Amino acid sequence: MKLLKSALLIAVLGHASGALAAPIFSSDLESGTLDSIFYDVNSYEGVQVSLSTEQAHSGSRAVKIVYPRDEAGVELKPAAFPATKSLYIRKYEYFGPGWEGNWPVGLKTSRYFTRPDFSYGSDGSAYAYMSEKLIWQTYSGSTSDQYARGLCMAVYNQDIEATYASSTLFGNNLPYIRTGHWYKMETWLVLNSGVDVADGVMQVWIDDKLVLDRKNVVWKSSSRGVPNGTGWQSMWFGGNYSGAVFGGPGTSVSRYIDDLYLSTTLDRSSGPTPRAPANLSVQ
Ligand SMILES: [Ca+2]
Repeated sequence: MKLLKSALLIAVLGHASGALAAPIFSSDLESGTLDSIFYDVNSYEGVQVSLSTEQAHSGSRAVKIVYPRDEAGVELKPAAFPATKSLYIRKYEYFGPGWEGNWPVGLKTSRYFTRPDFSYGSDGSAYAYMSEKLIWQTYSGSTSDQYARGLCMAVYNQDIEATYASSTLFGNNLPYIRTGHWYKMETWLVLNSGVDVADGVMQVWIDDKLVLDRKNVVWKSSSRGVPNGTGWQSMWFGGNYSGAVFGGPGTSVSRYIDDLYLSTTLDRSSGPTPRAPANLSVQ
C-alpha cells in the first residue's frame, strides 16, 4: 500500500501544473447528441450546427458550424459551474475550405461569464466577462486575406488585441490561422484579486505557442463599469461571424470544433483528457 501511495505521489508531483486536475467539463464529442452533451445550444441567423464525421480531431466526430451569412452564430453551453477564480479552456478548431478571402473581422471562439446565467448584468452593476475572438483581422486587414491575422479579447469596454507574429509557426509549420489544420487553442483566465487591482491573468496558447501573456488584467473594474464577480461561472463554445466592415461571407464557410475541456487548474496537455484523474487524492 505504501508503494502504491508513493507511486501516486510521484504521479501527482510529476503533473505539469503541480496541482491536481480539476475538470469541469470534457467531451470528445464521440457519443451522444448536441442536446445531451450541452446544457443548451443557442443558434441564430441561420447558422447550421451538427455533429459531423467530415472532420475530427479525436475519433470520428466533431461539432460542425456552417456560417451562411454575417452575424450568424451559435452558443454551445456547458452547464454553469461553481464560481472559480481560475479557468482553463482547451479546444481544437479546424477551418474548412472557403475561409480564404472570407475571414471575418472577428470570429468569436468562446465567451466567459462571472454569473451563472450566461450574462453580464446591467451597466453600472455589471459582472466581469470576456468575449474571446481568436480570429481577428484588425480593421486594416483585407477581404482577400488568405489567413486570419490575430486575436481580440473583449474585456467589457476594453479590447486586448494582438497580431500573431510572422515568426510564430503553428503545428502546420505556417504562421497565422489558416484552413485545413486542427489548431489547439488554450486559454487561462485568473480573476484579479480585487476590484481595480491590476493582477488578473490572461494567457493564450495556439499549438503550444504562447500568443498572449498578460498578468495585469483588471477584470473587475469600477471605472469600466464591471465591479462584480466572485469567479468564473459559465461559458460557451462556438460564437458568431462578425464581418463588420468586410460584410458577410461570399460563400457558406464551415468550422469544426473538437475535444472540449474546462478545468479550474492549468491542465496543459495534448489530449482530450487530463493527465491525472479528477478523483485522485493523496493522504
Ligand atoms: Ca471527436
